[in-house]
Amino acid sequence: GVPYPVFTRQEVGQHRSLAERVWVTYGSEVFDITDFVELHPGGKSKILLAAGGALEPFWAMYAVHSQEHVLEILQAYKVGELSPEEQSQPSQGDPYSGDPPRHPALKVNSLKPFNAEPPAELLTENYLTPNQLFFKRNHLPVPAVDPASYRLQLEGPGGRVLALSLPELKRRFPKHEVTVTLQCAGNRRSEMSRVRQVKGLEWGVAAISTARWGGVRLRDVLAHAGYAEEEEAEEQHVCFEGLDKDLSGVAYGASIPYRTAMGREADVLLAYEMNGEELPRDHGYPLRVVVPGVVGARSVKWLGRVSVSREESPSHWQRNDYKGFSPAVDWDTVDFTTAPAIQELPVQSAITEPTPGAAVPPGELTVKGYAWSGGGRGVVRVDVSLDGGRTWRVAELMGEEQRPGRAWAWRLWQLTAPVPPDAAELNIVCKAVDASYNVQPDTVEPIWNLRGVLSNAWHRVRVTVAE
Ligand code: HEM
Ligand code: MTE
Ligand code: MO
Repeated sequence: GVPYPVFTRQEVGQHRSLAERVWVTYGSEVFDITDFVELHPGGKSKILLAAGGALEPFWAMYAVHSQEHVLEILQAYKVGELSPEEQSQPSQGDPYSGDPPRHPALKVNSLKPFNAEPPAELLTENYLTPNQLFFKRNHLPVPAVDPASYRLQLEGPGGRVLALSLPELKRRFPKHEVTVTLQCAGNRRSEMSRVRQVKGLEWGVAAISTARWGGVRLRDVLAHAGYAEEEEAEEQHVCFEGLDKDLSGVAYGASIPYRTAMGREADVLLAYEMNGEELPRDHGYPLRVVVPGVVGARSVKWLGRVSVSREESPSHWQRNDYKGFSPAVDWDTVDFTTAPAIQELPVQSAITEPTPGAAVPPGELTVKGYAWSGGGRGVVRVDVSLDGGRTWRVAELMGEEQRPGRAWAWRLWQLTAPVPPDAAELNIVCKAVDASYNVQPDTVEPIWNLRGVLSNAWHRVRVTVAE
């Protein structure tokens, strides 16, 4: 037959929308699937996530595609072949050239350092977020750690330093698994920026994810180093240092209160597993801290050193970032010494489906989302409104119900409700209530802060109703 035309990946990448036509690759073949988008059993928004790139990473996530009839459908849309000389050369002298490959569905907020969140509608497809879709928040290049020579530096009382290898950690301490949601302090920051510009990455609603973490308890490791269960009269802090360093050699660092680190019920882990797999490089391979119920910034990845101190970590990220301020404070007046470092986070929820601006059919509508609170306070209820908060319905909570006071993971929720007849537009709102009956503030303005952290107002999504 006539040979197919040959394309580069870049040419395929120019076809990412219905207007420019939608192309994808599978193996070395190129397909124009524009006419299949509306027919896709998994929905239009999901198939469009692969537009302009390879199908494999998406299909690896949804095994429903590994069937003969799916490949037959695809073959009908073939338009070409990929050119053979397609391998991209890693660039020289770029501190980020050693970063790991990432899933193409991630919405990248910053490439170097790598910061990305999954599309909202994929986030709540799974109670445990697949590792590849778990939001990624790096301040620096991902360090390359050799597991054979890796040693955790553990400073004991009096300054003696123990060096623990990975096999020693795994052999010496019992394995412990906990399901924990991590949320970045900047989750939903973009909503704050819409009120008044703030400084920081413009996160949507998905700088939050959940995994089952496996590792050793920090308290067991600290006890082994000689620290006592009871805290001394004066408050102390457990400080963590990462192996990721800036150009001047300064490492990422953070600290948590000693009572949290040592707490019997606090479940703080040094994790080497994530969802049953070896910890991925982006998430701190080979060892990271996981502090349940606490802002993500304290869960230090690529853990290099642990110490105990009367002072909080001297790190920039402990002292001069990740703090909340009054809306009255601006960059001329801010004094970081006046506010405590964020530890436990407030109650949070967001709508993940439908997405803003979507057109929903009349009849019935299913709204989906997540809800979570800090400090182990479980979510007891999620209220959803389709009319901007005039009337409310109670959503159905899904997922594991964890023990009171140790509810470290989110609940996913959904609500199926009739679309009000004659409504041309819906203003969907959600708000969660936690076990202490804490509620979310209804608007962003009163909680606006210059750094755009702790953005947890009622989440609002406007959609249109269309046949
Ligand atoms: C389901 C085809 C791309 C997500 C399906 C099914 C077919 C199909 C035939 C139904 C399978 C069955 O039940 O037997 C395709 C083709 C694609 C494509 C030809 C590309 C040209 C994608 C992408 C994603 C995706 C990129 C995700 C990002 C899904 C999901 C379902 C599904 C979640 C399950 C829907 C449900 O059962 O509720 N797809 N798909 N698909 N697809 Fe795709
Ligand atoms: N640890 C190190 N060593 N370096 C970092 O940049 N980022 C922190 C924290 N731990 C960071 C780190 C921040 S701000 C967050 S929100 C979480 O890691 C994100 O964890 P994740 O990338 O596994 O989602
Ligand atoms: Mo973060």
